[in-house]
Amino acid sequence: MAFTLPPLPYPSDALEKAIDKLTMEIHHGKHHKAYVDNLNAALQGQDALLNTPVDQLMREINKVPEAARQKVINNGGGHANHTMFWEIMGPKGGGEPSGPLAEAIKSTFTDFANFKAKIKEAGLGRFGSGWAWLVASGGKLSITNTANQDSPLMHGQTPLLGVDVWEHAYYLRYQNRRGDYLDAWWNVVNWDAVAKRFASVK
Ligand code: MN3
Repeated sequence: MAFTLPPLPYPSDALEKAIDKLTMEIHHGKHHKAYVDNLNAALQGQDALLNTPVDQLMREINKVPEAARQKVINNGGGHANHTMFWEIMGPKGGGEPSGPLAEAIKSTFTDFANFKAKIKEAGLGRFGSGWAWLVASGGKLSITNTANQDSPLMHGQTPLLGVDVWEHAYYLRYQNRRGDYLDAWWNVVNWDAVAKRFASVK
């Protein structure tokens, strides 16, 4: 079994509140597909690794032979990161989280507005390409960012929410205005999906 590109869980024009249809089509159909294809190529003939769920592959990155490891970090990370990204957005997104996730965000970051400001800071603070994250580790929440397609899973952290700040994620509509993209992005965050991820790490 090779890794496969998961279909978008909604039509490509469903996130227009923040992300235009053409960006979604290229991002999913070209960029994410290339990560999947390149991951399969990097692990060609290594059936045990090809059959490992991608999140586990990233968590156990040191089990990947050194010759293939950087390719798996780039492309396995790309596959894991984008699979999560599509899942935590949706056409009915926006608003604020509720329940235990909302309580955890409030107790860690004071309030929701401060949490959003910290994610924006993490996204703007990533020079070049990468991601801003809300992660869980050891029962605690924190905000971080990573370069390129590095996955928090490689550092023992579980990503609950992540926003892609590669230019390919926003350039067509926002050009160099990464901050405007990060502000609009909250309108498509699917908090039910984020809450589900949070519940699974408890
Ligand atoms: Mn991307």
